[in-house]
Amino acid sequence: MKGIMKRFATGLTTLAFAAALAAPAVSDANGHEKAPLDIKVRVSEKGFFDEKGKPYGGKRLLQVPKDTMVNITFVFGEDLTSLAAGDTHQITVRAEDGWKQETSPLWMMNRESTVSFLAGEKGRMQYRAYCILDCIGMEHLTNLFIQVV
Ligand SMILES: [Cu+2]
Repeated sequence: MKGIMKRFATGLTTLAFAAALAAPAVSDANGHEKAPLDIKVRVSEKGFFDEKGKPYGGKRLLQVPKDTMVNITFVFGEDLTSLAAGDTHQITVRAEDGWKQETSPLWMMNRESTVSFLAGEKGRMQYRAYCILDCIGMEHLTNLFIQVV
């Protein structure tokens, strides 16, 4: 009986170890785990804005720390009173080397879509986000720069 209990306990330890290995985590060079960074960016005919309504642009970049998992959620931010309220945006995040990821189309019925990447992966130090649709305000949706620091 004792032998069986011991074997059972060993089995549990192995399971716990396997679960720990399977847990997703991003570690830096020193083995420290970094928490993922969640950022929300509002998209409207006027451009890209942070959650407080401050615009991003050529002088205001989005900075993300290297080796961090970055989740950028693009949020449909058109005013109901605007002509663009019935419009659709779709955002691509693109790195210098051609790597890119697209959101799903953002509109009234699908207001949020998230793009995720590991900042600095494969030497990518800068990304640019822009709308790929022929939308109202497209000239203001060309220049969200994401810089890895
Ligand atoms: Cu657009």
